[in-house]
Formats: sequence, structure tokens, C-alpha cells
Amino acid sequence: MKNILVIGSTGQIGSELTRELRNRYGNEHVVAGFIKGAEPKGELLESGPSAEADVTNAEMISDVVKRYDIDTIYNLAALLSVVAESKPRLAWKIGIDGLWNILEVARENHCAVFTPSSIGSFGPSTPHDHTPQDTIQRPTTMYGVTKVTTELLSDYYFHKYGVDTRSVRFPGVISYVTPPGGGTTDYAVDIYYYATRGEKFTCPIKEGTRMDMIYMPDALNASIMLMEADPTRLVHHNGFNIASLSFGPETVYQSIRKYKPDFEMVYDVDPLKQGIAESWPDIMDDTCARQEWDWKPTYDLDTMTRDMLEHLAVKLGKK
Ligand code: AKB
Repeated sequence: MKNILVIGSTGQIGSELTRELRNRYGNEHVVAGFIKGAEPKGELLESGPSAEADVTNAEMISDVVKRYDIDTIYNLAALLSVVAESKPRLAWKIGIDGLWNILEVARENHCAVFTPSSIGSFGPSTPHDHTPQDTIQRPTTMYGVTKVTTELLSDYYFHKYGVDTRSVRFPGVISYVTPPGGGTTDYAVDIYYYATRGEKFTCPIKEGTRMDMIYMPDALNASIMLMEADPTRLVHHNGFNIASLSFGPETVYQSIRKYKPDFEMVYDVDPLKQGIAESWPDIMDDTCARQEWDWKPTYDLDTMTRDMLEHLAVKLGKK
């Protein structure tokens, strides 16, 4: 990875991934790609190059790749699961037509490509407990349909054209920097904002509904470790299960109460989010990621909770 383009650099994962890549590879080697209306600001803008890079415009992506001599693309352009249900055509246009544009540019310019999949690529008929790496993938959401297609199209470009495509299946990503927008796992971020502000939290997901989650530093590390992995060790290329945390709302609530004993939570279940959550795994089996590229998370629930609450206290002026 000499010159890297991050597409979606102002989003939840993109904003922190761009900063981490700049720390590791040098500011001038990481281009923050953005779309109109979501331009980088502050440190993201000032610390390195940025360029408009809309995945729906193949020519624009090609120009940026040539201009900055890009050899690696992190493609983080996507709608999250709940939004994708209300805008299915747009979800397809960004997630799949956009991916096709990127893969073609990558083929022509010899770039490696990381395009994340998700726990959303699974569905109700998938085994939910220790979901295997290679198993049934029949999702019932448009988000899931785009994620399975992402894995298949990326694998196709690898086998057919030799494009070095790699990806993980992200759990719900938790961070205190840029909030997610429109996902099923968003409650696990929101709950920390409410706890920090000293407000009661109304949870849209039913007690006992477990989903895979991951803290941002581990998610970033996974994305970079996989792209740096020795290709001769990789049996799989796209859609690696990465497990880290797995919990339901009552468990994260109890973890927060260890630090904020007065924090209160009630339930008001959102049927759309609940239906999606129930169709996803309780916990994935990530043996292949551990064997093929040494994946290992570092945070457990309580160490994440402490870190989240400390940083949010500063961010929200509660310290
Ligand atoms: C969502 O909830 O849509 C995402 C995901 C798990 O892919 N956070």
C-alpha cells in the first residue's frame, strides 16, 4: 500500500480509517475521497490530500486513481441496513453499480480493493450460533442482498481478472468519533451518548437479541491487517468473518451501569430494526480469519465501555 484512496472518507468508518492510514503510511500517501455535500473538514481536510470521488461516476474515480498514482482503494461507500430498506434502488446503485466502477478502474490500474461486507450478508436460514465462514447466505434485506453481491463480485474479479480484492464481514461498529447513520446496530453507539449526557435511553431492539459488535480500533486494525496479509496464506479473499464482541441490549446496559450506576434504559421495540436484527447471527465463527491472517481483537465489552465513556465525556463537555 503506497498510495491509498479512501472512498467515503467522511463516513463513520472512513473518517477514522483515513486518519489511521495517514498515521501509518504518511499523510501525503492517503487521499480522502468524498462526495458533494459530505466534504472533509478540519484535521481530515488539513492533514492530507482530498478529492471528490463519487463511486457512481467511473470516470471521476479513474481520474483520481491516475492523478494520485493510487495502488489501493478502500471502498466504504454504502447505505446502512435500515436506510437501504427505504431506498433499495439507491442502495444497489451505490453498493453494486459503484463497486463495479471501482473494480473496473482497479483492473485497469492494477489496484488492490477493500470493500467491506457485513453480518448483514446473512439471513434467517443461516446458522446463528458460531456462524461458519462458508455457509448459507440468503439475506432478506436489500442491504444484505448488496453485501452478498459485493462478496461474489469481488471474488469474481479476483478469480477472473486477478484483481486483489479482500474484505471482512463487519459486525456493528462502535465508536465515539463519527456517528453511524441508519443501521440496525446503531443503538449500541447511541446508548453511550445517552449515558454520557445522563439521559434515559429508549432501546429499539428487544432484550436478549444478540448481534456481533466490534470497537472501532479493532475494526480499523482488521481492515489494515487483511490488506497487508501475505497473499499466499489466503484461502478466502472476500467476506472474512471477524468476531469480537457479541451482546444484546441488556448486556451493554449492565456494562455501562458499572461506570454509571444511575443510568436508565427502557424498551420501545422498532419492528423493522428488530426483524433485521433477528435475521442476523448471534455470533460468528472467525477461525478462518485467525488462521489465514492472524486476526485477533483487543477490546472486550468493559474495556470498550470505559474507553467510550471517557472519550464521550470530553467530546460532549461532561468532564
Ligand atoms: C448496520 O447495522 O446496518 C451496520 C452493519 C452491521 O452492517 N452497522
